[in-house]
Amino acid sequence: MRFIDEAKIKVAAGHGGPGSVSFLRDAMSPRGGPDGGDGGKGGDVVFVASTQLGTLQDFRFKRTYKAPSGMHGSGANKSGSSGADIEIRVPVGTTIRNTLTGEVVCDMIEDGQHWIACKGGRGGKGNAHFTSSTHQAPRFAQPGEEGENMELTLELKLLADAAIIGFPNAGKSTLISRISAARPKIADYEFTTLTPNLGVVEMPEFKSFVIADIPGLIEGAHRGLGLGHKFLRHIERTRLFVHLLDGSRFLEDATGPDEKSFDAAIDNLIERYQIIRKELGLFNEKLVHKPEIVVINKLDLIESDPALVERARTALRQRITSIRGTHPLGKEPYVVSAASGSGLPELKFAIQEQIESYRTKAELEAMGTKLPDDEEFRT
Ligand SMILES: Nc1nc2c(ncn2[C@@H]2O[C@H](COP(=O)(O)OP(=O)(O)OP(=O)(O)O)[C@@H](O)[C@H]2O)c(=O)[nH]1
Ligand SMILES: [Mg+2]
Repeated sequence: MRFIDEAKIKVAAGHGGPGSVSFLRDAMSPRGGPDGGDGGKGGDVVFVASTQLGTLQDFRFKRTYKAPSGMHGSGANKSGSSGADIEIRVPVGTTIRNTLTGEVVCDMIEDGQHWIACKGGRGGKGNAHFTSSTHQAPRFAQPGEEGENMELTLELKLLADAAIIGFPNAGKSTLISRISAARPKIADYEFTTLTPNLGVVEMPEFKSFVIADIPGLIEGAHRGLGLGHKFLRHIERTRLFVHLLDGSRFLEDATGPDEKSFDAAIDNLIERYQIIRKELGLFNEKLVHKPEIVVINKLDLIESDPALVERARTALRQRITSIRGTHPLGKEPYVVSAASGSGLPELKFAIQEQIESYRTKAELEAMGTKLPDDEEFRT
């Protein structure tokens, strides 16, 4: 599942420094010749591809890039120093277009790849260059040349790092709208979401990850029931599932008159959890082994009884661990309210931590993920 991240920026190389007009004057040669040095070259604008970056988020904050100019030349044939090149780091996979023509000017496909987008202006020649037999004391020098400039559009096809899965109405779209800039439709009926929504979740230290909200899954999804099956194929490539369970009925169920109500309420949640996992497995066995974080949503409807929430978390933690056969991740299951935002900062960090531990391509391949196909979704 991919989504197109886009940024429009302006870049300009440095101006060349002007050449100098100067004449040698000292005790030995009172009428010495011209010795004005050349101006320095302006800095280039260089793009560098890096696997360390995942999105074009940084370009939201800084849109104009200008390399420094070259310094002017000076007497004694001294050249001005060149303006330093500036390097603009972009994620591997970024396509760079000329904004005005739409033409692709570079595809940044390899880690460390360099592309000089704009060359700095040449420094002007100093007057020392312009002597001739008839003109021995030129009183002029060249100005520096202007650096190139361009308006560029950066495009990156993003792969979703994590997918939010769960039954319709669990609050998947509400969750993505809370943690990213995505604004999907949210409504109190099933199958509100018809196509995936993707959002970039910004984290401290300029880090970020991409999360997808996919249409709700239901029993029989693997053979085409509901909508989610169409998208199961896409979530195969995400690194992590955020499995969202609807906790809205839990309080009512767990505090019923029967003393077994609590256990029955836990069973009910686990049953729903298992239905989704079964669907994933029937579609592709590997999906069941993909890392996941289980999250109970709609905490605001149960938090009036914190002791019950804690008891439920402990019980669910055990059940989930034994079903999955892996250790719980951090404080799993996370109990959150996508509506009020409570518990979300902690959940975001847990998701980021998991994604980062699966970042390398080799690991992705080991998980049996396929190469990206061509289907794209724009936010
Ligand atoms: N009380 C409460 N309601 C919530 C919370 N999160 C979501 N909801 C409500 O649950 C309903 C469904 O939310 P959505 O975000 O549309 O659910 P979804 O999982 O995206 O649903 P589909 O797109 O149909 O699969 C809406 O009425 C939301 O307002 C929550 O934390 N607390
Ligand atoms: Mg939805």
